[in-house]
Amino acid sequence: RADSTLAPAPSEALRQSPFLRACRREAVDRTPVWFMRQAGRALPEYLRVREGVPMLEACRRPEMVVEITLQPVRRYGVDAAILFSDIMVPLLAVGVDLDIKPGVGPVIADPIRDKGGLSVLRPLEPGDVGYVAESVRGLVGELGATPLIGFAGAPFTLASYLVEGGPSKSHDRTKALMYGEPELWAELMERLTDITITFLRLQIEAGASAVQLFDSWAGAVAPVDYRTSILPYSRRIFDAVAEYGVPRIHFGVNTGELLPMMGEAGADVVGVDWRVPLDEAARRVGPGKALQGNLDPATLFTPWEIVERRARRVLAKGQAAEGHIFNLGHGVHPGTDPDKLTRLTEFVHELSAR
Ligand code: 1CP
Repeated sequence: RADSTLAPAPSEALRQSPFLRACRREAVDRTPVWFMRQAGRALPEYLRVREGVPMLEACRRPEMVVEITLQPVRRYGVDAAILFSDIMVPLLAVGVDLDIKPGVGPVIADPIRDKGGLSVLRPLEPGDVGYVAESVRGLVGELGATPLIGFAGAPFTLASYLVEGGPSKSHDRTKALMYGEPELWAELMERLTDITITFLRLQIEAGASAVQLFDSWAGAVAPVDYRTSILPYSRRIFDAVAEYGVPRIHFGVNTGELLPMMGEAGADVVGVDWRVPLDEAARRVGPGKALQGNLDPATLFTPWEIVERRARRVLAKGQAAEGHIFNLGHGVHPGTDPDKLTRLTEFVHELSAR
């Protein structure tokens, strides 16, 4: 049983940081900003540190994780750090044979297609990912009043990689398993739910100030299937970490039709991609939730005047939400000019100052 006394008590300055206040839907003196995938290929200092070190190896070296996680905080002046890791890390830790291939993403040696394939998904023990706890503790010490966001992949998104064997556009095999073999689907999702709960608790107990559940690809299914085959598992995860009192963020891409249920699953903050304006998202999600988003990451490839105009629009629409955390609608794209992200962070801070 998780015990909230196991999580370190945050300092008052951290508790009152704009990011955590916005998550709690409290008034802020400026809108907090962070960017999904803020660490990584957009930064030359990242490429230097990572040189010759494979992605999953980097995730297992706490010193490297601490450095890479801090880089965007230093450079962009964002209001939160997100742990440098990957959603596949807990699966690797229980023994799934997988790799993250540069330019491709996660690749699974033996995709799960039948009951026999499930046995690899044993429960995660905190000791399997001691390097994650060590990284989080190191970061909390360095970050002071800047919150650290821990994260995990949600069961559907993890299942998609495990069943397809790698990145997929259509998620055909995953959906076929969900629709055609509901019992096998349920068992797969239960196992992934258990792993995810252990992984999030571990990050919170090591000092993460908030957690984000990435269900990046859940937008691939219809609301009726989301409700029966995905939502119960995500809800079990949010319930299992509720007692710590840290904000819980829920994000996916192409989730316009799913936004009410993504809130219903138990998140405090719902992440919105660029397809649904935030005022409309606020109507769909309903009261009692903060929103996070939602500038199209492609905007950063346009001249500054256009970035500014569109960021202004996001901020204006975000006023309809009870709390707003400025972010992109999905991760920073490779090739993005880091200076634009610095300027965008400053612009949002200045424009929202009250
Ligand atoms: O070698 C490399 O540098 C690989 C590139 C890379 C990086 C930098 C991958 C492979 N993952 C990461 C880090 C990462 N992954 C973070 C770091 C923290 C930060 O945001 O700065 C986070 C939060 C993730 C989470 C993640 N991994 C998600 C959810 C978020 C999202 O973008 O939707 C997903 C879907 C993954 C899988 C994954 N890992 C890597 C890639 C390229 C992908 C996506 C592949 C696909 O399109 O399916």
